[in-house]
Amino acid sequence: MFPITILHVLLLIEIILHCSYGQRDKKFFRKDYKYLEDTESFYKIHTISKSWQDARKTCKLEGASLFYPVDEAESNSVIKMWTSEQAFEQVFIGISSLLVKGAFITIDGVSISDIYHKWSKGEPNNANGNEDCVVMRRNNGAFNDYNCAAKQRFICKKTLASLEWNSACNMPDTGYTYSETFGRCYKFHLTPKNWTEAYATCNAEQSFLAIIESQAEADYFVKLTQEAPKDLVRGNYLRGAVLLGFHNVDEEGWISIKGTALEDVGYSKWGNQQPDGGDSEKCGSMFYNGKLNDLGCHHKCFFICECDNLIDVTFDERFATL
Ligand SMILES: [Ca+2]
Ligand SMILES: [Ca+2]
Ligand SMILES: [Ca+2]
Repeated sequence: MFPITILHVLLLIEIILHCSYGQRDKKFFRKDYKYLEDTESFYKIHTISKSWQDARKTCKLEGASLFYPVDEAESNSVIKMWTSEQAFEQVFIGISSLLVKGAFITIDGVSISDIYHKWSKGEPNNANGNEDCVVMRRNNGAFNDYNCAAKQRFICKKTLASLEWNSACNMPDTGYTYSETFGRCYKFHLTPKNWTEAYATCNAEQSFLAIIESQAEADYFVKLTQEAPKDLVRGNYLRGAVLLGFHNVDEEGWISIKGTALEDVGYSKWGNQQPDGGDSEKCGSMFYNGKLNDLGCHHKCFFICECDNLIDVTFDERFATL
């Protein structure tokens, strides 16, 4: 038996520190984000235009936040990256006066009078009385108040300091749990969404709306559902079903979101009398007991995302509401 020396203790501390900061050392967040050394942050330029609210939501779903420059140096760094990648002229930034007209605050609730800001000449002008969001121009980094509903491109940001890492799942989202049995990770979502929103949410997390491929996986989903604190979730949503990654949107038979016929996926046990909805129930779910159920696509329910880190599921643009 070796005596435990100070050196051993120091080594142990070093190992623990190294592990918990390992990912920060690697400076990796997601493969679709780019790290800038100057600002110690990750950025993604979104080229599909969205309303300000949807832009904010999209960044949040990706585990990031809608970018706004904290100082002129960051503004310059981001514009340099933007100019090297894209030609469009302006983006929505994370500043608005949606809460109180005329009082511009960041998405973190800080008044911009207290932080860096750079209005264009004559702005904010609240044109047509309808400008509560803010765009930034690429040519000079200047701000302009703008109509929140007029879709714009945008940039999401994640600071290195705020980065957490789920080592078991090799991803930044700590909400995912690794299952040794299936060699993959799952997240039970407790914010009820409709099928299309659930599909887009899993996709934004770089996973996919879960597909049951065996009786064992069905049993596991039943367990995940039992253990989730569902009863604490209030509000208007459909209880008793959990959304899954299969559908009959094309009315050519039930298929998984990977395009495999349901009977070939490995598990296709329908609940009693199901599917029973015909034209009005084209989206897939399971009852809390694991049996499959067809469901109207508009119903908001809990859902499970699945991540295998091996296969990139092709994103189906038809479901891209967010
Ligand atoms: Ca304006
Ligand atoms: Ca699966
Ligand atoms: Ca049904």
